[in-house]
Amino acid sequence: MSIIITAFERSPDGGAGLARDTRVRWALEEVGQPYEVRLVSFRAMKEPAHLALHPFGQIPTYEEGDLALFETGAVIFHIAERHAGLLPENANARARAITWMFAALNTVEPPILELATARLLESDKPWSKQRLPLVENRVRDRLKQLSARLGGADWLDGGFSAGDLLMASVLLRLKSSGILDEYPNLAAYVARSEARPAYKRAFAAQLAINAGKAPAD
Ligand code: GTB
Repeated sequence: MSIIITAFERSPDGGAGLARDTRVRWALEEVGQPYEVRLVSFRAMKEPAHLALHPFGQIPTYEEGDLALFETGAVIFHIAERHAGLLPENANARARAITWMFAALNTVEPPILELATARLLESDKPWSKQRLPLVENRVRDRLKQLSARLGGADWLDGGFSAGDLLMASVLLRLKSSGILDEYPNLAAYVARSEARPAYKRAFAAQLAINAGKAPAD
């Protein structure tokens, strides 16, 4: 059954790999599943054909036969459930890996998204200078806790899992901010993730689409 995902026709990040299709590409590369990509414009994302796949008019979506999914967490869970390589066999270890998937999306990503919003969309507001350090410190609070838990381990709980895939994807968004470098074990964790051949293939595939295109408005 062929797999089709959607991605930005022109990613606003110009190919930095930060849009969420990279996570799905990475998961598919980790489990060795080929996939096709349908590129969508910002306008097309809000039209009925795409809204039928994604009620919020976003990318990525995932189609496999008569199954259509949205939300990267759900998509990656689906991929990990059906193919070996992203979740451990042992039931308790599997439950813990799934816990890390939720932790990445529900606990670590929200303050990081808040920081991106503060930096990108609020910098012209008169209160921005006062608010930004507060938002940065909320990110630091989470990173400090995550760093303490990771310690000197390579991955969050034993071998690499979908939990690490999502956590590293979330942390990648901080790379350009300098904040990640305040936590050397987390910076090394992200570098270790980026060094995985599956990540490199996923990154290269999205770059091939976006390289040379002017970033979307
Ligand atoms: N919770 C959903 C999921 O996990 O799938 C969130 C999906 C989402 O935010 N999609 C974004 C989107 O379609 C693209 S990834 N936005 C268009 C819209 O809402 O109209 C978010 C993203 C966008 C751009 C950058 N960037 O330029 O750096 C990074 C991340």
